[in-house]
Amino acid sequence: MKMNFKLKALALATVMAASVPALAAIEGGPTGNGELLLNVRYYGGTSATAGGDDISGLFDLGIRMNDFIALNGQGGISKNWNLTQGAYADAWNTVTSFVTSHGGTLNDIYFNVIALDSLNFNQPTYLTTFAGDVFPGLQNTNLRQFQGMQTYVDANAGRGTIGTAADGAATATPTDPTNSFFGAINGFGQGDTWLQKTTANTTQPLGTEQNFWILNTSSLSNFGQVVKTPFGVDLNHDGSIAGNEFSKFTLNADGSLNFASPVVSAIPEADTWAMLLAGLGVLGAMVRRRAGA
Ligand SMILES: [Ca+2]
Ligand SMILES: [Ca+2]
Ligand SMILES: [Ca+2]
Repeated sequence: MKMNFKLKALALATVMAASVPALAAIEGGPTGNGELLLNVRYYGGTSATAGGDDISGLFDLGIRMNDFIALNGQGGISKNWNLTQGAYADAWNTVTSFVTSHGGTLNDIYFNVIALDSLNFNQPTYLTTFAGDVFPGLQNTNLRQFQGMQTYVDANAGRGTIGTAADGAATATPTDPTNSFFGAINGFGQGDTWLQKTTANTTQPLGTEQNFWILNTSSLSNFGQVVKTPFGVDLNHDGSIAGNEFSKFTLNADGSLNFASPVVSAIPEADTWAMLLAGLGVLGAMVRRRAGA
């Protein structure tokens, strides 16, 4: 009898735990702390929306924006996702088999990684890949319009495994429900350029090492320039991120998505050596002075 009660209590606890997932199925802008989202797309022929040869996939990466931002500046960070496994596998297999059966190769698949925060309309934050070392000019008013991408997140929320897994994936073609296809959101815009609100091509072919950026409004002015902060490690301590100091997102043809930040060398930098040697020089002078006295 006592044992039976324990078993029932255990069963109830299990049910309760299962009904409260660590994260909702997919977190977007209105939470103020959206999850990182991987988008892949293949536009066949001359049109991204016509010809029956276009497809996209949305993968919920399961890390919230603020948790990822907290990693910025740390050396040796490495994050890996395997799109061929678990709740991602169906979507990855659907996209890759679609591409190869519609005249493309896996190298024709493009990818980006984004995250949305539009809780405060006037002061949003967005994360995005962009392969260049200098993010193109972008006004505050255009960054605010990035929130249009939320319709795409919403349209996919119940599709594929996104509706059932904590971190799932879904695919869409132009004939699927409105706004679910990456190449035609809100009736016109491509997700590649955040609905044409930036001139940055945030999607690049598989294998490309893409830099990752934090975009914030600089003020309440519409025409002020957005603050663009790259992910990276300031190895030479000059106050900016350049060259091999950028952290990189790369999606590979084998279905592996990797994020890596630069590894900080254990060998002191040149300026540290200079300080050490200067210190030794001062010590030496003090010793000589004492010896002479
Ligand atoms: Ca097409
Ligand atoms: Ca999730
Ligand atoms: Ca630097």
